[in-house]
Amino acid sequence: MGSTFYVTTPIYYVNDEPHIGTAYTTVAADVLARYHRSKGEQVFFLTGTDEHGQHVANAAERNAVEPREWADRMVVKFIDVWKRLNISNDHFIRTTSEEHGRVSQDFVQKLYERGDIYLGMYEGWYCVPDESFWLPSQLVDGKCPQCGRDVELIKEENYFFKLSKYQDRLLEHINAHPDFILPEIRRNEVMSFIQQGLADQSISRKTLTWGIPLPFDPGQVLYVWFDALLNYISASGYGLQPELFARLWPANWHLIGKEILRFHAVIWPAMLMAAGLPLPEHVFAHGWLTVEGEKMSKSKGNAISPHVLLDEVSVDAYRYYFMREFSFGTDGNFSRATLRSRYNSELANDLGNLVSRVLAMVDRYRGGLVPAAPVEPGDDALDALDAALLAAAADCPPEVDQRFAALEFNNALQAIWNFVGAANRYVDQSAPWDLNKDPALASRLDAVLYNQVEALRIIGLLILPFMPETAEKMWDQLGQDSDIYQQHLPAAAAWGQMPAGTKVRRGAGLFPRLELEE
Ligand code: ME8
Repeated sequence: MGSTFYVTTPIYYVNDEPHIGTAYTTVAADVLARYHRSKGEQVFFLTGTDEHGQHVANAAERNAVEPREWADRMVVKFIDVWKRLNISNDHFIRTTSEEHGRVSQDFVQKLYERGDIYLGMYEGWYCVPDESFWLPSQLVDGKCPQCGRDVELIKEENYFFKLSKYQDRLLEHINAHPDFILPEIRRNEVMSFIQQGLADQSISRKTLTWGIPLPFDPGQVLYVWFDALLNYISASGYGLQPELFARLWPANWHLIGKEILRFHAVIWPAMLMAAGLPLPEHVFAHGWLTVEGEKMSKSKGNAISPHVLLDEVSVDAYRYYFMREFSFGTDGNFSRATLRSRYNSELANDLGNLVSRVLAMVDRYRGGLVPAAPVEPGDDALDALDAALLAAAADCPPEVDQRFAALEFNNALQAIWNFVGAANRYVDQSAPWDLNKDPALASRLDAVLYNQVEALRIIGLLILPFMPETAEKMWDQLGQDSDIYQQHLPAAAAWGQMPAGTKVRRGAGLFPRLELEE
């Protein structure tokens, strides 16, 4: 493995605008990248755009511009929305970049010289929106088996990649690495697909000009998927920056939607094997989101732009909702009702109120200064209430870590919210307002306030990958002058690091309640 944690999203086609589906994968990859940074790891997080192919050429033609101009216009929409979603990608690859073109040509030349590419005749069907080749036997009612749309008949001389040659090695690799393809159900699908026998793959198009010319036959361009998959290595230095490449490759995680699994779990690994490169550690195919029960599509016009939701809720609420509501491996349905109800109950009530209540009490009872805790964790004198809170604080970070290792973003948040719940119960049960009435209980009140503030400090660190702005605000409100990004898990989340005497800085409420419509 390279020494850097390397995570990717698919590169998105520029024929369409970003929507909550493309944003879903990108936010998940961002959360994962940020979590690994918060553990102090070197991270390389890659996203970008897929700008070649017939589908993009057609979109440009419909809009009466050159494909390149079309791509230049559309890519801005991706860059802008990722910025608004606080996506922390380390690089943004465009497949029309000079480097990507060069790397793709070198790669395909290498496979050609090794005898893995040959000239043949392709006769079959092509689905333009999916950019995929289909045999007559694969069509369903004469339509694309993947998306159900019309297919075009193609008969042309094409170059083929000897995919069939890699069939046994692919199966061996999948068997030897049970977590190469995740979730398990997707792995089983890929296994049975390969076991049915792999046909060689057409990797060029003769009737299309919008693409990367084949170095050994400039009359043809590289099939868009072949070029697209190479983004993962062209963006990480393959061929051009060997030291960088050695540090980054192989990628740890390719995050994708389930509809492009075969490209990533069959063709891509075979391409890498043919070039003698190691395979990525994991390919995770997540589920598909529907909108109010319906498939998102251009024709239905029901695709939702993230901007629309970001005008309604904060970026952190957006990120929280998509990571909390859906289990990453399975399909899910977006609805405004669940967005709003999670916002009010989990963000405004559970977290927002906790922060404002605790800081208000520190202000009111101790002039805004965090008191010293009279007992240490592990002391026999520890009250049962305190012991329960400290146990919840100790259990949470390792559980979050396990959930992240399995990409269970929703369960990682559930674990954090179990701790938020414990902190809320602690506030209720320790009842500082009663303690404050009796001067003899002053040192107990000190301990209780300290514990509440310390719980908030740990919660702030744990939510950072999901809700960076909120975590930064909490850090500031807790009077921390250090950089939250320099606090590394798990050490920073160990109990008892809030210095006594810290002056808290109460700020505006983190999640103002949304008025629910009838
Ligand atoms: O396939 N629910 O690009 P693309 C969840 N360029 N995720 C969704 C989604 C939905 N309804 N709709 C889209 C391509 N996605 C190729 C990829 S990679 C080398 C080349 C997400 O613009 C999901 O990640 O069609 C899906 O795989 C991706 O967007 C498809 O984006």
